[in-house]
Amino acid sequence: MKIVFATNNAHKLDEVRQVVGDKFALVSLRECGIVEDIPENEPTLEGNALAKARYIYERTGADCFADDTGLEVDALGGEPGVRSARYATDGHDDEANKRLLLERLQGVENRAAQFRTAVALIMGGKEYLFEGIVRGRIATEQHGEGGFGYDPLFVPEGYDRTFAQMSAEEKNAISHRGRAVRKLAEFLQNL
Ligand code: ITT
Repeated sequence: MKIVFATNNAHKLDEVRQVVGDKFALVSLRECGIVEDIPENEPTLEGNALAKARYIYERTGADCFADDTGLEVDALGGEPGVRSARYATDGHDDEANKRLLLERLQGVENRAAQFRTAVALIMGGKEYLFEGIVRGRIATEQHGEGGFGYDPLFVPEGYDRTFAQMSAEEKNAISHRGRAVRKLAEFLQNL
């Protein structure tokens, strides 16, 4: 089975390829000839994931899915959430985003947070949603070189290392995206 993964983020593509293995063939946007940024203007992760999947479905007619992910920090009322990519600037500046997060949490004792991923699938023209959550806490400084985005600041519950200090396999086994994509893979296998 071939399915398009509607993302421009190469790290996400690698992670998801690892989770689904050879259960189905993931086609990247580049392989579909789509190079532009897909608009993400919805107020929720689910809305953005659906918007990305619909954008691809309308242009290719292919079965496809997209993910939208947010870091939701308890002490910040769930921020940056759906605005995680554009937290510090309108661009997609990971370093500025992490700096701003540390600034906002300076002196804050409650550092509990979660990553949440919404995956939207369009299959045979029908829409489906899957969710994955991992709870954890925000470290006081960055640790590790792996992963991407906010990974050097996120310590998952039950661990004393950040996602950026873990191998891709270790992150995938417990992560928001790993969980959501395993639900997707199970659904596709049971079709
Ligand atoms: P696409 O929309 O093309 O899929 P994106 O990088 O824009 O890629 P998101 O909108 O889902 O992806 O990401 C929102 C923000 O959250 C962005 O700053 C990412 O770096 C960050 N992020 C997403 N998944 C993450 C993960 O697994 N670990 C750390 N940060 C992550």
